[in-house]
Amino acid sequence: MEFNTICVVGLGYIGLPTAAIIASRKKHVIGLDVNADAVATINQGKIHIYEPDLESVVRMAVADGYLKATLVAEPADAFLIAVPTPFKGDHEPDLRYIESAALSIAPVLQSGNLVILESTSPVGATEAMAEWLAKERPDLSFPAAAGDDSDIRIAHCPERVLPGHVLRELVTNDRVIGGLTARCSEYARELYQIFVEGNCIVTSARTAEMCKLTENSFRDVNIAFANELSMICSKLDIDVWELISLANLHPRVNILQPGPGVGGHCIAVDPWFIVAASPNESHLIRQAREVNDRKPHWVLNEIQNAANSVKLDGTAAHKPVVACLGLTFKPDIDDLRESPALEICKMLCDSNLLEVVVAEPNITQLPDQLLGKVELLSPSDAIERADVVVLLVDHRQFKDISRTSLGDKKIIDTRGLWRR
Ligand code: SAJ
Repeated sequence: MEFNTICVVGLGYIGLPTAAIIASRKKHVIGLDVNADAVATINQGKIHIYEPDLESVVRMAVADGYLKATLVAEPADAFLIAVPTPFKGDHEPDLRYIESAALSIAPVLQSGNLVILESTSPVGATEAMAEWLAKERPDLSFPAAAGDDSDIRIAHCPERVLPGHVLRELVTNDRVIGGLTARCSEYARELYQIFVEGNCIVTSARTAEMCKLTENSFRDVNIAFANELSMICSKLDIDVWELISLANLHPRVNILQPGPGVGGHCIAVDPWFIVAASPNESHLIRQAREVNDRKPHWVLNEIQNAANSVKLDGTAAHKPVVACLGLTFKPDIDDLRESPALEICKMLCDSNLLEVVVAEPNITQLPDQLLGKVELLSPSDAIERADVVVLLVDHRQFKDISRTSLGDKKIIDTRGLWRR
């Protein structure tokens, strides 16, 4: 199968880097998105998100004529869907973006096309997507009815890249490819071999879907363990970071790091897809989510206690000032999605008992939820103003702040960055 033109649906944190990498292999890539601003920005060779080195790859791909963005689907040899899969209601997966992506490409599908779902999806989503396409295009045959001889081939191949390292991991990570038939997998593997240097391993679509959910749930459970330890250690007056580094010297122990909670669009979301599919069996996975979701409230309580002790000391005649260092969901990125740091900051503002200032070197404008409620300052200005300094994200800019420069301010270091 020759893949000369590939349509990537969804030009976000996954779709845009994927489109750019495929285009850099001199394949014609059409990027389809519903966001007119994003489409216009990309067609100027610029980007609307932050990811290291991405802009130069996009700039070159657009300048060389291999990448163009559009609002309307065009025919292609393969379609790669990378749209968000949020949850709705009581943590039920919301497949509406996948459905609308499927409906947008259905009119241009041609016999021989390959459609790949890359979005992290609950088990059964690839089959559902195939059904939506089949309903729109009764003139074409699909795997459920035609098996290996289907006109349209369909597979799930979950993205697994780490924000901040996307361009490298897109190429070097192994890929799990789950076709709806063996031939679907074969074609999908050929497509990925255009740019993937890792192994492309074939399985069923359902296993591929569950594999991605399993990877992120494993990480969530491990972080929940670390977060639970951090709260226990605080009570027992033990340095949790020292404890974990010592425990990890054991050859079969590898505990992750505690923090203010778990954020981002993946680890804080995907485990719920397993819980929703099998609620009676998913005790541990649900508990881990709940432990991680409770952590920001625990941190809030710590901050309030520290602020109260400032008031009791009589060192502050005004409302105690809290400096929140970091708002993003992890270090050295600008992504605020599901960020526990942002959640803590919002809760602090809503309590109205404290004055809050923020330092976040990776953004230039406060998010709407904080507009008018806090001041965005440089790290040194925020610290200078503060009675309580709360380190929420271990950005590289905060690593150089010396503990002594913080004087006798109250310090809450949720990331263990300034351990003595
Ligand atoms: N975190 C901790 N302690 C740790 C590690 C992470 O508190 O030891 C927190 C982070 O601060 C952050 C959250 O967890 O708030 C998630 O960060 P992350 O770096 O673990 O993961 P993501 O969400 O950026 O990317 C994950 C990755 N999945 C795994 O490592 C199993 C990535 O490979 C996936 O492609 C991505 O989810 C995704 O798109 O699903």
